[in-house]
Amino acid sequence: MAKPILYVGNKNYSSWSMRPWLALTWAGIAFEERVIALGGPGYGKSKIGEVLRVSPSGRVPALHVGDLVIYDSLAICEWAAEQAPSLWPADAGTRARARSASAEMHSGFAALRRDLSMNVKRRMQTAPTFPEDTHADLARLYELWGELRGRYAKEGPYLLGARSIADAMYAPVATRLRTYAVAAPEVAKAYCETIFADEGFRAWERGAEAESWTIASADELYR
Ligand SMILES: N[C@@H](CCC(=O)N[C@@H](CS)C(=O)NCC(=O)O)C(=O)O
Repeated sequence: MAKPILYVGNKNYSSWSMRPWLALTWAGIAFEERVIALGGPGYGKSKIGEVLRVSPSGRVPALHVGDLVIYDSLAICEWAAEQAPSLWPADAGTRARARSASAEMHSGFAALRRDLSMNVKRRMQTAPTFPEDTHADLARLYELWGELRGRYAKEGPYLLGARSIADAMYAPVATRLRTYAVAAPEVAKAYCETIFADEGFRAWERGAEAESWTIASADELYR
Protein backbone atom coordinates (compact mmCIF):
# COMPACT_ATOMS: atom_id res chain seq x y z
CA MET A 1 0.00 0.00 0.00
CA ALA A 2 1.18 3.54 -0.76
CA LYS A 3 2.52 5.55 2.15
CA PRO A 4 0.05 7.76 4.03
CA ILE A 5 0.35 11.43 3.05
CA LEU A 6 0.36 14.07 5.78
CA TYR A 7 -0.61 17.55 4.62
CA VAL A 8 0.75 20.20 6.95
CA GLY A 9 0.93 23.99 7.04
CA ASN A 10 4.09 26.09 7.28
CA LYS A 11 6.32 24.45 9.89
CA ASN A 12 7.18 27.80 11.46
CA TYR A 13 3.57 28.68 12.17
CA SER A 14 1.30 25.65 12.09
CA SER A 15 1.19 24.27 15.63
CA TRP A 16 -1.68 21.90 14.83
CA SER A 17 0.41 20.41 12.04
CA MET A 18 3.43 19.85 14.29
CA ARG A 19 1.47 17.61 16.67
CA PRO A 20 0.53 14.65 14.44
CA TRP A 21 3.77 15.05 12.49
CA LEU A 22 5.63 14.36 15.76
CA ALA A 23 3.33 11.47 16.66
CA LEU A 24 3.86 9.79 13.27
CA THR A 25 7.60 10.45 13.41
CA TRP A 26 7.97 9.17 16.97
CA ALA A 27 5.99 6.07 16.04
CA GLY A 28 8.34 5.37 13.13
CA ILE A 29 5.40 5.31 10.71
CA ALA A 30 6.57 5.91 7.14
CA PHE A 31 4.65 8.82 5.64
CA GLU A 32 4.98 11.34 2.87
CA GLU A 33 4.84 14.97 3.91
CA ARG A 34 3.30 17.73 1.82
CA VAL A 35 3.63 21.30 3.07
CA ILE A 36 0.98 23.77 2.00
CA ALA A 37 2.10 27.38 2.34
CA LEU A 38 -0.83 28.93 4.14
CA GLY A 39 -1.85 32.46 3.31
CA GLY A 40 -3.55 34.18 0.37
CA PRO A 41 -7.24 34.07 -0.53
CA GLY A 42 -9.44 32.27 1.99
CA TYR A 43 -6.75 32.25 4.63
CA GLY A 44 -8.05 32.47 8.20
CA LYS A 45 -11.50 31.44 7.00
CA SER A 46 -10.82 27.77 6.27
CA LYS A 47 -11.34 28.56 2.58
CA ILE A 48 -7.88 28.16 1.06
CA GLY A 49 -8.48 26.26 -2.19
CA GLU A 50 -5.36 24.10 -1.92
CA VAL A 51 -6.32 23.07 1.63
CA LEU A 52 -9.95 22.38 0.75
CA ARG A 53 -8.78 20.00 -1.98
CA VAL A 54 -7.17 17.76 0.67
CA SER A 55 -9.14 18.49 3.87
CA PRO A 56 -12.93 18.83 4.09
CA SER A 57 -12.64 21.15 7.12
CA GLY A 58 -10.46 23.55 5.14
CA ARG A 59 -7.77 23.13 7.79
CA VAL A 60 -4.52 21.26 8.10
CA PRO A 61 -3.24 18.85 9.24
CA ALA A 62 -4.93 16.15 7.18
CA LEU A 63 -3.71 12.59 6.72
CA HIS A 64 -4.63 10.60 3.62
CA VAL A 65 -4.45 6.84 4.09
CA GLY A 66 -5.52 5.42 0.75
CA ASP A 67 -8.96 6.98 0.25
CA LEU A 68 -9.42 7.64 3.98
CA VAL A 69 -9.02 11.30 5.00
CA ILE A 70 -8.32 12.05 8.66
CA TYR A 71 -8.43 15.78 9.12
CA ASP A 72 -7.81 16.79 12.73
CA SER A 73 -4.60 16.75 14.75
CA LEU A 74 -5.86 14.61 17.60
CA ALA A 75 -7.70 12.21 15.28
CA ILE A 76 -4.46 11.69 13.34
CA CYS A 77 -2.57 11.11 16.60
CA GLU A 78 -5.18 8.50 17.55
CA TRP A 79 -4.78 6.80 14.17
CA ALA A 80 -1.03 6.74 14.71
CA ALA A 81 -1.54 5.19 18.16
CA GLU A 82 -3.59 2.41 16.58
CA GLN A 83 -0.52 1.54 14.50
CA ALA A 84 1.90 2.15 17.40
CA PRO A 85 0.14 1.69 20.76
CA SER A 86 3.22 2.88 22.69
CA LEU A 87 2.28 6.43 21.69
CA TRP A 88 -0.07 6.24 24.68
CA PRO A 89 1.19 5.05 28.10
CA ALA A 90 0.68 1.32 28.78
CA ASP A 91 -0.80 1.82 32.25
CA ALA A 92 -4.55 2.58 32.07
CA GLY A 93 -4.49 5.34 34.70
CA THR A 94 -1.43 7.00 33.17
CA ARG A 95 -3.03 6.70 29.74
CA ALA A 96 -6.17 8.42 31.02
CA ARG A 97 -4.05 11.26 32.42
CA ALA A 98 -2.21 11.57 29.09
CA ARG A 99 -5.54 11.68 27.25
CA SER A 100 -6.95 14.27 29.68
CA ALA A 101 -3.91 16.52 29.19
CA SER A 102 -4.06 16.07 25.40
CA ALA A 103 -7.77 16.85 25.26
CA GLU A 104 -7.27 19.89 27.48
CA MET A 105 -4.71 21.25 25.01
CA HIS A 106 -6.88 20.43 22.03
CA SER A 107 -9.97 22.16 23.38
CA GLY A 108 -8.54 24.71 25.81
CA PHE A 109 -5.86 27.33 26.44
CA ALA A 110 -7.64 29.76 24.10
CA ALA A 111 -6.02 32.88 25.55
CA LEU A 112 -2.56 31.33 25.45
CA ARG A 113 -3.09 30.36 21.82
CA ARG A 114 -4.38 33.86 21.02
CA ASP A 115 -1.52 35.81 22.63
CA LEU A 116 1.40 33.41 22.16
CA SER A 117 0.84 32.29 18.59
CA MET A 118 3.45 29.82 17.38
CA ASN A 119 6.45 31.19 15.53
CA VAL A 120 9.23 28.62 15.95
CA LYS A 121 12.00 30.91 14.69
CA ARG A 122 11.02 34.05 16.54
CA ARG A 123 12.77 35.15 19.78
CA MET A 124 11.47 38.15 21.70
CA GLN A 125 13.93 39.76 24.09
CA THR A 126 11.36 40.58 26.75
CA ALA A 127 7.96 39.09 27.39
CA PRO A 128 5.00 41.17 26.24
CA THR A 129 2.38 42.27 28.75
CA PHE A 130 -0.34 39.64 28.72
CA PRO A 131 -3.96 40.11 29.80
CA GLU A 132 -5.42 38.34 32.82
CA ASP A 133 -6.93 35.39 30.91
CA THR A 134 -3.55 34.60 29.34
CA HIS A 135 -1.90 34.63 32.77
CA ALA A 136 -4.65 32.28 33.95
CA ASP A 137 -3.85 29.90 31.05
CA LEU A 138 -0.14 30.04 31.85
CA ALA A 139 -0.86 29.33 35.53
CA ARG A 140 -2.99 26.34 34.54
CA LEU A 141 -0.27 25.12 32.18
CA TYR A 142 2.36 25.25 34.93
CA GLU A 143 -0.01 23.51 37.32
CA LEU A 144 -0.65 20.70 34.84
CA TRP A 145 2.98 20.25 33.82
CA GLY A 146 4.11 20.48 37.46
CA GLU A 147 1.58 17.86 38.56
CA LEU A 148 2.51 15.40 35.79
CA ARG A 149 6.26 15.89 36.09
CA GLY A 150 6.07 15.54 39.86
CA ARG A 151 4.14 12.30 39.52
CA TYR A 152 6.20 10.75 36.69
CA ALA A 153 9.70 12.15 37.32
CA LYS A 154 11.12 8.69 37.99
CA GLU A 155 9.68 7.26 34.76
CA GLY A 156 11.48 9.69 32.43
CA PRO A 157 11.73 13.35 31.36
CA TYR A 158 8.55 13.63 29.28
CA LEU A 159 5.18 14.71 30.69
CA LEU A 160 4.07 11.21 31.66
CA GLY A 161 7.62 9.89 31.99
CA ALA A 162 7.95 8.13 28.63
CA ARG A 163 7.23 10.14 25.47
CA SER A 164 3.58 10.07 24.44
CA ILE A 165 0.99 11.90 22.38
CA ALA A 166 0.62 14.33 25.29
CA ASP A 167 4.14 15.59 24.46
CA ALA A 168 3.19 16.02 20.82
CA MET A 169 0.25 18.14 21.97
CA TYR A 170 2.40 20.36 24.22
CA ALA A 171 5.59 20.61 22.12
CA PRO A 172 4.32 23.73 20.30
CA VAL A 173 3.62 25.32 23.70
CA ALA A 174 7.27 24.83 24.68
CA THR A 175 8.30 26.85 21.61
CA ARG A 176 5.80 29.56 22.52
CA LEU A 177 7.31 30.02 25.99
CA ARG A 178 10.74 30.32 24.32
CA THR A 179 9.54 32.72 21.61
CA TYR A 180 7.84 35.10 24.03
CA ALA A 181 10.62 34.99 26.69
CA VAL A 182 8.11 33.85 29.29
CA ALA A 183 9.56 33.49 32.81
CA ALA A 184 8.34 29.96 33.51
CA PRO A 185 8.95 27.91 36.69
CA GLU A 186 11.96 25.57 36.73
CA VAL A 187 9.90 22.43 36.19
CA ALA A 188 8.34 23.94 33.06
CA LYS A 189 11.73 25.12 31.78
CA ALA A 190 13.19 21.64 32.30
CA TYR A 191 10.31 20.08 30.37
CA CYS A 192 10.80 22.57 27.52
CA GLU A 193 14.47 21.56 27.33
CA THR A 194 13.39 17.91 27.03
CA ILE A 195 11.27 18.86 24.02
CA PHE A 196 14.00 21.03 22.45
CA ALA A 197 16.48 18.12 22.74
CA ASP A 198 14.08 15.60 21.17
CA GLU A 199 15.28 14.36 17.76
CA GLY A 200 11.81 14.42 16.22
CA PHE A 201 11.16 17.94 17.45
CA ARG A 202 14.54 19.08 16.14
CA ALA A 203 13.77 17.68 12.73
CA TRP A 204 10.55 19.73 12.62
CA GLU A 205 12.44 22.80 13.89
CA ARG A 206 15.04 22.44 11.13
CA GLY A 207 12.16 22.36 8.65
CA ALA A 208 10.78 25.58 10.15
CA GLU A 209 14.21 27.21 10.04
CA ALA A 210 14.55 26.33 6.35
CA GLU A 211 11.29 28.07 5.44
CA SER A 212 11.45 31.53 3.96
CA TRP A 213 7.74 32.35 4.08
CA THR A 214 6.57 35.02 6.47
CA ILE A 215 2.92 35.55 7.11
CA ALA A 216 2.37 39.09 8.33
CA SER A 217 -0.96 38.26 9.92
CA ALA A 218 0.17 34.92 11.33
CA ASP A 219 0.37 36.29 14.85
CA GLU A 220 -3.35 36.86 14.64
CA LEU A 221 -4.23 33.58 13.02
CA TYR A 222 -1.95 30.78 14.12
CA ARG A 223 -2.97 29.62 17.53
N1 LIG B 1 -8.85 21.53 15.38
C1 LIG B 1 -7.96 21.48 14.24
C2 LIG B 1 -7.37 22.88 14.01
C3 LIG B 1 -6.57 22.97 12.72
C4 LIG B 1 -6.19 24.40 12.34
O1 LIG B 1 -6.72 25.38 12.88
N2 LIG B 1 -5.28 24.50 11.36
C5 LIG B 1 -4.85 25.80 10.84
C6 LIG B 1 -3.34 25.83 10.66
S1 LIG B 1 -2.49 25.63 12.21
C7 LIG B 1 -5.45 25.99 9.44
O2 LIG B 1 -5.49 25.07 8.66
N3 LIG B 1 -5.90 27.20 9.09
C8 LIG B 1 -6.42 27.47 7.81
C9 LIG B 1 -7.13 28.78 7.77
O3 LIG B 1 -7.09 29.48 8.80
O4 LIG B 1 -7.72 29.12 6.75
C10 LIG B 1 -6.90 20.41 14.50
O5 LIG B 1 -6.70 20.06 15.66
O6 LIG B 1 -6.32 19.89 13.53
